[in-house]
Amino acid sequence: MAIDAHNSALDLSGHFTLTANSRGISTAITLPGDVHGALLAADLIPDPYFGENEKPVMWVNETAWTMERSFSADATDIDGYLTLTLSEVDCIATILLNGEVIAKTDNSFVRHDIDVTGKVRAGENTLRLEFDIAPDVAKARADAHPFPIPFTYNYQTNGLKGIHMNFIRKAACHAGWDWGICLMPIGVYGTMSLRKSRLARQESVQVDQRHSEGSVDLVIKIRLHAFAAGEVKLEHTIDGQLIAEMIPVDKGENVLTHTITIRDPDLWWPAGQGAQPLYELVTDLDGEITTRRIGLRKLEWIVEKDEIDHSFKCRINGRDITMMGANWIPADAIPSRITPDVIRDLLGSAKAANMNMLRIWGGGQYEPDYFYDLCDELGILIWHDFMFSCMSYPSNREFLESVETEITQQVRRLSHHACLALWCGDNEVIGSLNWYPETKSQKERYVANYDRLNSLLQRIVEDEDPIRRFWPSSPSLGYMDFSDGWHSDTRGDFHYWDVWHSAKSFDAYRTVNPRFASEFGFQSFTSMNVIETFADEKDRNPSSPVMENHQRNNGGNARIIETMTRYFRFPRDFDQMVFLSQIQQGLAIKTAIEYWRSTKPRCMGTLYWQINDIWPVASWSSLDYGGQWKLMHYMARRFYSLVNVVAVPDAENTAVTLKAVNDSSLLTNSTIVLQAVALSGSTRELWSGTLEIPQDTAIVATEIALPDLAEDEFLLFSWTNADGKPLGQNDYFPKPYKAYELPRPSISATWAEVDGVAAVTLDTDATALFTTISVDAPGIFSDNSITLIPGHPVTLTFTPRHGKTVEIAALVASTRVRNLAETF
Ligand code: BMA
Repeated sequence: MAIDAHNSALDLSGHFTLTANSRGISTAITLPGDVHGALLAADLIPDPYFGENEKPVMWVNETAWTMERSFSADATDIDGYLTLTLSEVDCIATILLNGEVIAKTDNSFVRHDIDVTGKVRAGENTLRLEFDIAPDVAKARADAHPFPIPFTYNYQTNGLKGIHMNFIRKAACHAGWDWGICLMPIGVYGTMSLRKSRLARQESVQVDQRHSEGSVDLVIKIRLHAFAAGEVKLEHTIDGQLIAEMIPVDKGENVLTHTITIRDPDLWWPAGQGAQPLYELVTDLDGEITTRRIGLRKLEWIVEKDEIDHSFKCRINGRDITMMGANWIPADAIPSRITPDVIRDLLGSAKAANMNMLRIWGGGQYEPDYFYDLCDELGILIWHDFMFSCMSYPSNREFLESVETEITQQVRRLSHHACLALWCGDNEVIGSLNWYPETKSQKERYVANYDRLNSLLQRIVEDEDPIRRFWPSSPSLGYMDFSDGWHSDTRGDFHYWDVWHSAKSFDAYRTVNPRFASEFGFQSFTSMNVIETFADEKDRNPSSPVMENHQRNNGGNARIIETMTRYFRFPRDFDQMVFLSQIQQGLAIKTAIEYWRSTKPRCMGTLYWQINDIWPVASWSSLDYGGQWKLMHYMARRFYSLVNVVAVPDAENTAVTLKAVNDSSLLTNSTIVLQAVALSGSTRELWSGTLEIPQDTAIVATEIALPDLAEDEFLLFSWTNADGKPLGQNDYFPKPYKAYELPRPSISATWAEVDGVAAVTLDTDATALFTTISVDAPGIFSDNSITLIPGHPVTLTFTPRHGKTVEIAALVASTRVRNLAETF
């Protein structure tokens, strides 16, 4: 094996032997990877995602595992200072090199750089990782702690025992969540390499931006670890400028700062607002080369007193831009399945639905570098929680020291990214002080305990990434405010769960007026073709044990079904119930987001819960596990379009205000036509007007009294640009759908190839609601879930996912067109 000349690294990933003596198992594992993936490949466990297999594979995380490999090094590989780098060991392990203990790992969010100078032999070597049983370690720590630290109820579903995740540092949702399977994976992810340095190695390269008129100063801070005193050669290159220096260093940590000025910067914008130019910074330390791609943008959070209370908005390059997006959870419960291709597909779907922000939620994980690189490329801003969620955490010295290393490293790793918009202390930890008997009865103790951790996080952000905003928690009313602000909508960010968790009507979304809605969601079943991957035909029933296992929120299936009876006629079979659940989900979230966007500039952000799934499950996600679009994702593309027209009914539902929202940077001239459409298909115009919709505003277009509509009529409104080009269409039904006598439409789908792109035209003989086309091949239609009116055919294009090509014949053969009327 030869050291990679470019980066002086000997790659140690590859085949290891995986052993569990207590179970008599010895098999192979490929690292980076995880134990479940290896056992699955060796046929030693059944697919954990199928049926109720979660329980029969629980023994895997109750077992002590060992991973070992040998590797050979030649004399030239080891004639320098050597560092063994393991970027993510999950979780508590002893690392041995040639039989000698060289490190212990305890926090899967910490990168380990282990000095192994003089410990690697020319010839054969062995690297061995001995893992402890994490749930047992967590329990022992909890038992030894002087007072109880309650852990979240979110993963105590389906009879599984609770795990004290607050005493160990790994993704909290590895123990399950109210959408997640409990696997408690064990593994090694990311980089595994032996690095050779002449004198010093790179620890981090951070880039701060200072914007002024016509130029940006980039402050480049490199941290390096020198094994001895001496001199290193350091070069930074960016935008045709070179800094090259011989620099004296002391033994230990050295911090070197340089400033480069970029004139006439080509600015980076979030998706939808402009381009995402990236400047490449190459850093060469004695031959160890790293590259960073830097997007130049000024990003501020404006949290200041205003006539309502306090604003909460993101200002980019001087413009207040509405954030539109969703919450992100880890992409798979089996970590080895998280690959650049999977992430690219999911983030591509976020952008395709007109999102410009995702919130990386605090019960999951810090994502790999390529995740943030893709967000920089795509223009998706990241609200980044630190990894604390829904429970209290200890604040003893050992725990805080580990967290300090974790947060310091993560901030230094990620701070150069243009996409990184905000560091947030945690998810719902302040709120959770009101959830548990222990925390409720001794509030002062747990608030003080919380503040020790939270103020540490704030201090690290201020020291390590001074230009970025730290926000204490999500949701939060503001700094040093530990009150339960969940129902206060005049400042801070807002989580609104009354519609899902308290079964309020969808209209309840219009009773609150958040400044920034960072969480709200409504569940649906995962699509039928995904259900087929985990449920046999006999189990395809909402209250079968298998379907209940694939629903982790207590009472979730009942909530989905009960809501149907409020808004729809009851579906005639399971397949229709699954389809209807996705219509209903989309409608709930559309109601919230259209209304909150219409209150601009009061509300400057909506991030729904949640964009993706970690395994196949009934959940609040708009993408199925595997990345397929649920109906809501198509609706999201419409309700997040930059220019949108929405109907806002009054509280009594006697009148509707049409509001035009323009979140683009350009004044839009638009002609809006409002019609009353009868289900028979006849239409009559109620109003039309040509409006100037100034950039960054929401304005009233018109108002209409609802009694003017006949029994079977609804409102349909469409808008075009100044040249008559259609920009969008939307509708409003004043009564629940179940109250209408829906015709039974017959819908035709005619495929054609237009300029090499597969296109399909949908036509109907009667009004068809939520008209949805699907095909077997993975792909995305240009629109879906459409209100289709007779005489107004609609042509959609189809784009295969993962860059594949699909024959038209295959599309034709698997075409299925559905609509609301067929569900009952
Ligand atoms: C939120 C999240 C998660 C949870 C979701 C659904 O508040 O922060 O903890 O999965 O609710 O209940």
